[in-house]
Amino acid sequence: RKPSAEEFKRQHMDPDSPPNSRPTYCNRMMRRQGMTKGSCKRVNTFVHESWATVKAICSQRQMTCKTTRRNNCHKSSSTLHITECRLKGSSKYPNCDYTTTDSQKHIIIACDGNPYVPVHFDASE
Ligand code: UM3
Repeated sequence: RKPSAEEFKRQHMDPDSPPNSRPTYCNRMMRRQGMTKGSCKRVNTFVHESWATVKAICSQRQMTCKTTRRNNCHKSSSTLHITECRLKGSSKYPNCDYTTTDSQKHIIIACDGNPYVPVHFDASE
């Protein structure tokens, strides 16, 4: 299945919650957004910015994606408010247990299609 903007929104967009999230944020959000079905997704980043802000990154600096090696990645010119969810080593499916870390970083996303929109989260730095 082709990655889509709808998938990106489900997995990575949380514009309405404030960046200072609770320690339980990732456990709640990873389950609510369907990333703990079948297995626990290991790493996932949520972005606390508007869709307009994130979509605009598709016209910012182009670069090679770290994960796919394709050339359709773009790095945000500004830092964004994000929350990184990382599966704890002690976590056992189906009890997906995550650490929640807030930060402000540049993000690198892949864009695709016409209109050219975010479809994959590559990295933050
Ligand atoms: N991933 C994040 N944040 C990171 C690194 C990786 O969310 O800092 C996710 C995005 C990918 C998956 O899923 O890990 C494999 O790289 P996606 O393509 O559905 O966005």
